[in-house]
Amino acid sequence: MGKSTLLNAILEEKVAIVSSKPQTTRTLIRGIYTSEAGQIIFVDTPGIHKPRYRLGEHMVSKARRSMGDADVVVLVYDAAWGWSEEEAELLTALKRLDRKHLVVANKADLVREIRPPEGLDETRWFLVSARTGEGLEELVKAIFDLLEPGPMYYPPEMVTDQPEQVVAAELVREAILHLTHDEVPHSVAVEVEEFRYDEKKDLTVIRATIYVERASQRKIIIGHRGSMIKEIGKLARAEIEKMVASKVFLDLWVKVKEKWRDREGTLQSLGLGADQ
Ligand SMILES: Nc1nc2c(ncn2[C@@H]2O[C@H](COP(=O)(O)OP(=O)(O)OP(=O)(O)O)[C@@H](O)[C@H]2O)c(=O)[nH]1
Ligand SMILES: [Mg+2]
Repeated sequence: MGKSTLLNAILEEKVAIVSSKPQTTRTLIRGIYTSEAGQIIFVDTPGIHKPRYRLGEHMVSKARRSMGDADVVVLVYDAAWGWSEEEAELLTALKRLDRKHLVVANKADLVREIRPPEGLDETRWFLVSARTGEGLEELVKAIFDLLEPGPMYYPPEMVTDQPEQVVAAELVREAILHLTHDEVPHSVAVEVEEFRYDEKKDLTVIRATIYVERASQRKIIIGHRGSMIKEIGKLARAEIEKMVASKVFLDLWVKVKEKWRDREGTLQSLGLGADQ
């Protein structure tokens, strides 16, 4: 659908990881946009889906709850895929909640001709491409038009409230999402255990643990003679270096934590609990 890609494109910074696999975003991610017009605090949410694990249940309930909390809800759908039953249902819920809302068809770069969904007020409908940037300026303007004046909550240079450790863990997970398949990417959680800047060496030292659910998945993540974990480290390190503006030493470990996606305590300790 491209919610996270859209947020990154609007902010012109990477605050949320992106992948072609479903259920990439697991928590609510705040992105802060500041311009002369004012400040918008965006909240990128997990996608609404049919959950199979407790993790998924939390993801969906967070997404639904944030619909009720936001001043304006932007409902994003895939222009190439088209308007579906689920989106129609969400739109009905938004109307019932009497929420200010806009509907965005993303991936304009993939479609030739597209009409707004049946029964939708056209002034609320935007065709954009997070990939090319088409339509984003108009969308941001429309959001500003719907917002009431209020205090500026964050300093203008801030783009997210996530600590660097959290973003680093997410960038490791993103590398795994890109490099692995089937159930593996969904069975992975990453926790950064050490994150420090060594001034003498001008080096950021990061130690992170990759959790998987089964020994077979651990084997896949490590790869033949460590080839996969090396690739993961290389990809993640390049992304983390962009964020910290120093060289990065990234030390990755892989541990099995059976059924962590269904365990409340583990979800909580990984920052994926119901209220996190
Ligand atoms: N062609 C094209 N692809 C896009 C565009 N926006 C996003 N994508 C791709 O769509 C896929 C999903 O993007 P995400 O931003 O991760 O989607 P999401 O809605 O955040 O997904 P979840 O977090 O899993 O709910 C990625 O492969 C993106 O590169 C776009 O405007 N055009
Ligand atoms: Mg996302």
